[in-house]
Amino acid sequence: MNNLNRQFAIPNAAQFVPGEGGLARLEIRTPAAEADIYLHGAHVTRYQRRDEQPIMWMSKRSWFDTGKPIRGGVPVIFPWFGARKDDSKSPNHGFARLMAWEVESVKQGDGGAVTAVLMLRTNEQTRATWPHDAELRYSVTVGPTLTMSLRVCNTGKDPFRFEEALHAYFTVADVRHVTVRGVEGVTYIDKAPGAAPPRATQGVGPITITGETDRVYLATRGACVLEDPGFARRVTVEKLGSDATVVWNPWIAKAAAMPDFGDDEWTEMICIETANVGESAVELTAGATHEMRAVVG
Ligand code: TA6
Repeated sequence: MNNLNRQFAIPNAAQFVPGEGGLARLEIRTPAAEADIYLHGAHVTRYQRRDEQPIMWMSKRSWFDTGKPIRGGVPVIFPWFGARKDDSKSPNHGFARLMAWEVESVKQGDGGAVTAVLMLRTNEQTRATWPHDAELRYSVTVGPTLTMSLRVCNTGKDPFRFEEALHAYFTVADVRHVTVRGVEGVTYIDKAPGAAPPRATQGVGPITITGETDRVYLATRGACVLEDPGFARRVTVEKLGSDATVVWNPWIAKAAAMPDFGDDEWTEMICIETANVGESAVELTAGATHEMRAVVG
């Protein structure tokens, strides 16, 4: 920790502290907003604008353990989304959120906004389960908006295909009263239990949450707008380099089935995920880099 602070701390703006479970946490404090980022999984666990409710949601039951994912905030999902069809032993949502990322830089810019750049390289362990070479750079800018940019570079000799998501958990007053606009008329894969047909099309109205909701909206590049009457606020999620948007709420039964998710916490959150999954998985030639960006405003 001392070495990290010696290299990267910015007085009154950015410092590394031992977080939950003793995991290294970067605490960013700017005039407009505050944020926390764990090096474990390059995981943003907090983003809160001055005098506002937190924007990112965290479970009170989250694990903070090097071998487990953090529940809430913004999990970085790479190189596969969800369970792996051909390998039930692989962790859900890939390995990036389970690994320790390195710090490349922490800088303060205009208006006091702070940008941290974290880096991850594939290694022998990852190659054993995903036989490719990649270098990831994740840039997080904390200010009046939260900008998260995930750059994936193919450092190998062969092309590879990957899925990715910035799996953001947003705090809401009561998920039963929120709406999400931005995917009207968009086709989605409905992953909720018993969904039939598994493909449907969003109507002209906004998304409302009336049960377990787990939808992958396809071929959509637009921004989403989360209207939260309980907190009397609107949160926007703009994106770049992403062709899919995932919307998830576990509702009652699934929340109760997750050990790292409080039984009654499902009313407090909704996931709006900036992604490239399934049909929008990314094909990357050797030496190429792909960027996916989400801007929370
Ligand atoms: O993004 C929605 C989803 O794929 C759901 O199916 C649910 O599994 C959620 O992700 C959380 O996954 P996790 O592995 O973090 O419990």
